[in-house]
Amino acid sequence: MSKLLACDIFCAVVDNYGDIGVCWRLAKQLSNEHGMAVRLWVDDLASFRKLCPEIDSELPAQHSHGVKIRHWIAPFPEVEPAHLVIEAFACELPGSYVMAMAAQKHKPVWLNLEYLSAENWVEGCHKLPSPHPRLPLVKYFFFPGFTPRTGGLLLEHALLARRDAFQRDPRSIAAYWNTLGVPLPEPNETRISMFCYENLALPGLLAAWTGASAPICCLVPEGRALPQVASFFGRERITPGETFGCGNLRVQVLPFVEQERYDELLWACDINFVRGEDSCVRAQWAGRPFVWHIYPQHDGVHMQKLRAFMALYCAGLQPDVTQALHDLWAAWNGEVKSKPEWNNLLAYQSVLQQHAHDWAQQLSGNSLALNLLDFFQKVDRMPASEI
Ligand code: TRH
Repeated sequence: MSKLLACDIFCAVVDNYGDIGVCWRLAKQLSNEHGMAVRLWVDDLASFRKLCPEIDSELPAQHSHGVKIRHWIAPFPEVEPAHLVIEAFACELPGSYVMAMAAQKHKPVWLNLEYLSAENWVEGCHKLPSPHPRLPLVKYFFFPGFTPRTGGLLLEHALLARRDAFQRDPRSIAAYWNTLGVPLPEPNETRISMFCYENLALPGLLAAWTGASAPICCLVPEGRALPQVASFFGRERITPGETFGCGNLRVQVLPFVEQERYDELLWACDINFVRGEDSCVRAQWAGRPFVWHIYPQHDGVHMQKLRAFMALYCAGLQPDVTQALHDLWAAWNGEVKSKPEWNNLLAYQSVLQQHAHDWAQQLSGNSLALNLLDFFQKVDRMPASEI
């Protein structure tokens, strides 16, 4: 694809890092793998900087990883719209930009990239058009997902091959631990990464691990879980680099690492606790057992999303493993109050490991970036009368 094909991605950061996490990943992939001229408009550069430390949060315009980054502020500057316009998570484009799109002779292809969900209705809504009420423009809904009739998932070229090479190479793994200041695993140790929101089940899980039959090393990136971890160890606050031990559990606090390096953390750990959207997808690509803390929504709809994902993910697993996984995930997401058997996660580790590997392989045929470009080309070639 020629460099002349331009793409504008608009990202409004609601909270946390998932919105910018997804947009940044997509922007890099469209630029680096598909030769597009990508401009990423972001309203919160400080959050962006956590994922990509070379971002200067004071600059209105800058380049990083082949992407032009613009601070999205009001009033919106006068710019020529791109050929492909991606509105992430219904963030609502600036009015002047929409007017400029409508004024183009050849109208841009306008997509709303939706949040990820495994629910059934997604297949029916993927690629649906939504004509603008007043202007000669059509916005299309583009849904990521886990089944072939959805837009698929973001997956960089050869990511699984790079993962396999890393996981097979003890020197790469050792070098990674070294750069983070984390000791190499002890014999028989299970190494776990822990990225979650505030979670009532966390103290019980840590307590269960103190009594595990073999060493557990739990690595907690700085963020929302730290106050609970601190209080578990009787501290007011804890900071990256600190380590704590109790029984067979050792906890180390990690700094928030650059987005590419977070993948390596997931690849190097035996089990990953992840949250939101993007880290959950990355944990699936890691091909390792994982536990998902879904982004909680006030109306409770997140539990439907969780159940829909579990139904897909557990298809093919033995009933006892499915039950154990259901119990753990339900407890981790606050659905059941009874104390779950946390050590089941360790007991079923090898079967979950094989399953996680197969699952990643199964999903890898459905690339979001390729689907998106394919759809772009179809819509772009449509005569105006058919749009
Ligand atoms: O930060 P999140 O909780 O984001 C959430 C969800 O996306 C949710 O769907 C959305 O509605 C809400 O924000 C507003 O979780 P998520 O999606 O996993 O994003 C975290 C990003 O941070 C992801 O791109 C991985 C990245 N990351 C790093 O780059 N380095 C790190 O050390 C860690 C722990 C994460």
